[in-house]
Amino acid sequence: MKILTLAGVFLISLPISRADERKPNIIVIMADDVGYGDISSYGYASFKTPNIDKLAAEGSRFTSGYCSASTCTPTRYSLLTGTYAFRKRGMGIAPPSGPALIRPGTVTLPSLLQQAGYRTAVVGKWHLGLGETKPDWNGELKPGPLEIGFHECFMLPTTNDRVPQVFVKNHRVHKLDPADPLTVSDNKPIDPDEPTGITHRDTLKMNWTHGHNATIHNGISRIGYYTGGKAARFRDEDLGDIWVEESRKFIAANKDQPFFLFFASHDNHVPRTPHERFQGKSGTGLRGDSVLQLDWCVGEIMRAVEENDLTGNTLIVFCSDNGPVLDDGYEDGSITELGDHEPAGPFTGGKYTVYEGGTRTPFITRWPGKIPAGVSDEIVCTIDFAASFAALAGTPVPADACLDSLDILPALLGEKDAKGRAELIQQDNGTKAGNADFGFRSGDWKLIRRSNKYDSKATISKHPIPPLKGRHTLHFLPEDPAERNDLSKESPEKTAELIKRLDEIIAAGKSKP
Ligand code: NG6
Ligand code: CA
Repeated sequence: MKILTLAGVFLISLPISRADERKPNIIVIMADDVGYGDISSYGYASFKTPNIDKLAAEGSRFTSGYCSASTCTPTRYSLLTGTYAFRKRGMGIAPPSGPALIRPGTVTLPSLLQQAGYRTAVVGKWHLGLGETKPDWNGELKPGPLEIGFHECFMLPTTNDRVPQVFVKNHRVHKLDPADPLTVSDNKPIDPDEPTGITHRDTLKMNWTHGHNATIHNGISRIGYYTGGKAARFRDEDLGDIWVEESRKFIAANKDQPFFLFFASHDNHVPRTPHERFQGKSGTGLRGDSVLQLDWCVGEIMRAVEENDLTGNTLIVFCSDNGPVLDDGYEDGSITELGDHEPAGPFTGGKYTVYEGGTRTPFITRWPGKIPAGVSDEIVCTIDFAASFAALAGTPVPADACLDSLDILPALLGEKDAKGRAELIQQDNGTKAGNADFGFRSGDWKLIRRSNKYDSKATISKHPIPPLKGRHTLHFLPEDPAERNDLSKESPEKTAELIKRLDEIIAAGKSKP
């Protein structure tokens, strides 16, 4: 009896910290609009990304690593909730004044990790909406990240081509002067005398090509209108530096306990405004220069981990939110200065499309001592982080949550013979199952189901992108990575099998076991 009591005391007092010690820190670095070919270790870049390449050389570099959608909001929704975005209406690209898309109480990757004892933070781009019906810019910005599992946030509310150019720190606009309130409008000018990209086009430091012609800040016109909040506004060129600084602080402050950092870079989304020290350095214009800034950020995060003596106990994941695009609304040299660089590597398409170029991106995991250095061809996806990292942290995922997230932790850790996914749905920006384009990868096969007419004005690639002919096309990826050769007529049975399976997964409302 006495021994039991002593054992009980021992169990309660010691192992909690021991158990926590064994839980690795997790850092997810998500790039923006970075394609398979934009990172030099993937073999298609005309510039070097030494820090990301170091991460790859020391960890597992995936050749079939995916995000779940070819635009930002649906990929981020799925990353955090572990559920395909097409299952819920309204998960397409969020406007400047959109409400919180993930409702409080939703089980998410950060809420699972919080429950497992992690300190959690998001630093960088959000783009998942804020507020009950819309953001209260001068009041409390909630619900938001803090209501779905993050302890803290320091972020850009949407994307930087959308207004306003301010940071949100926890529930408030950072450095907002109450005497100069911030007013934001998606579609209507607030003050008719405020200059816009249309009225003052000749004053812009970066001209717009489509959209992006409303309020001007820092010589660049944006999507949407705003006035006020002058003291809170940042300089676009400083985003990377400031987010690295915030991340360094978070890592140092939490070095003695497990933490989860979601570092959501804005590079190389438009407007491409890397710090002056990166400008002109890639030889491919501002697009490549922004990738160099991203690479620098990755290096700084690795350095912060090292300086805090956490390298051996930290899993770092590098991924992207969708494939590449060239002209996404500004004249920034992305077409004229591209040269030989191949942003999507060997794949067709990019952002907005369900060709492989839209969702197959650089994908790297590094955890020295745990992940063997190497290359993996297993299919892995950002949607699997929720179930896989919950498993890593030793916390269960409720049956009715994270409906499409698979625990593929052994594959993510590069374990020998570990299997990734057998199948994966890729979607475009479509906001519900009925109007999304789908890619469906099943082993080496790829089915494309086309519902939409692609209608973005963006220039995605220097290579022609064939229209997604017919309702279904079938491709055999090992022989046709560029998806140029439709086998649906030649292999009607395979086509029918994949159509049936895709329809089944959509109709089932979930795809986890
Ligand atoms: C589009 C924007 C594009 C980009 C995209 C979102 C126009 C004409 N185009 O609507 O520039 O902002 O939305 O990109 O406004 S994402 O990576 O955040 O999904
Ligand atoms: Ca993006």
